Amino acid sequence: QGAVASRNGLALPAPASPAPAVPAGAQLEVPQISAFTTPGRDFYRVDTALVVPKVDAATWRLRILGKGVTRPRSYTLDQLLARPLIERDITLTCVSNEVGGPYVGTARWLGVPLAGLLAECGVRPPSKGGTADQLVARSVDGMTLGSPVEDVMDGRDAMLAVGMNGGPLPFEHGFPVRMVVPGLYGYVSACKWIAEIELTTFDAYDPYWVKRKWARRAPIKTQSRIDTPKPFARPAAGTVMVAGVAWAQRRGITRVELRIDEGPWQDADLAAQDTADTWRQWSYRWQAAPGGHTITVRATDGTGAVQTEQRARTVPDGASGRHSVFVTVS
Ligand SMILES: Nc1nc2c(c(=O)[nH]1)N[C@H]1C(S)=C(S)[C@@H](COP(=O)(O)O)O[C@H]1N2
Ligand SMILES: [Mo]
Repeated sequence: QGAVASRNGLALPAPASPAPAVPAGAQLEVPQISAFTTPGRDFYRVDTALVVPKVDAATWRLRILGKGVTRPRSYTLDQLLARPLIERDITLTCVSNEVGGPYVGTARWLGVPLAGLLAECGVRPPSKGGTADQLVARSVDGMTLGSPVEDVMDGRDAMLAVGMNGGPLPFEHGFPVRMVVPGLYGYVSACKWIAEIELTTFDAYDPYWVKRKWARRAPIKTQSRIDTPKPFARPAAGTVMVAGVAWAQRRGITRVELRIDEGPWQDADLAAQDTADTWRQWSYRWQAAPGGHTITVRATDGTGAVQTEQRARTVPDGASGRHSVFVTVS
């Protein structure tokens, strides 16, 4: 099949701007903690595709058109690959992730900076007089996702990704090209199998999930998750390693605290921070006494804001509240 051959034959260029090395201390040596870089096969998958689209990279095109696009264009994959590529570690999160849930992962993405491509087509962000405030990405299977034009052009590493963790995108994750925008939930940014970018306004057009009660704008909320111990674990009394991840893309994580039952909040040890766009690991050596205990976690982001205890459902703009795990110490 053409798609499989085109993927096997794809040689990705080296990035003009490589990702900074992940600091040695970013990955804790704690059994059961999430890997800092999520392998592709373990990376969560959320989409509406009943059958994964198999796109032939040789005939694939990306069209850029719409409001304020003075030079509409169509790009081939080779044209995109000829541009200077950036490589970045970015944590992706799904708006339908429940507190403590699995729909979050970090990958090393290789891609074309989106802002430069848009500027080349004549697009200006609203703050620079642009008339379009919404970028609608359309996939080969008809999905639509809308991002704020201001966000994708504000200097963050918004990209058209062609690579994930050192290889071409897996078909499940959007081969040959997908969008990745740090700081926005996937449904308002991370279009897989992208085919078209249309510039429009939030007033004029509601993309797929917005028509189904989800918010038009959805920046990622600060969250933290206990990876170990697992719910209803029965650790032995004494030192128990509690560990997990916390994320607040664009803002970073500056503090993680734990509470045992209704006790005082205690600082967890933070692993090294990679970037503000990636999650951060943490651990806590708990001197566990026998009996049933609830462990609760909360994170503080780079602006100093503490993760809210206010519980919210995933609809319309992402779950909030604090993750807790009940264990029985024997
Ligand atoms: N074409 C297409 N792109 C899509 C989706 C989809 O259903 N179809 N789902 C979005 C959602 S809701 C999320 S959270 C991310 C998930 O990306 P992943 O499956 O690579 O983790 O893809 C986004 N891109
Ligand atoms: Mo999502």
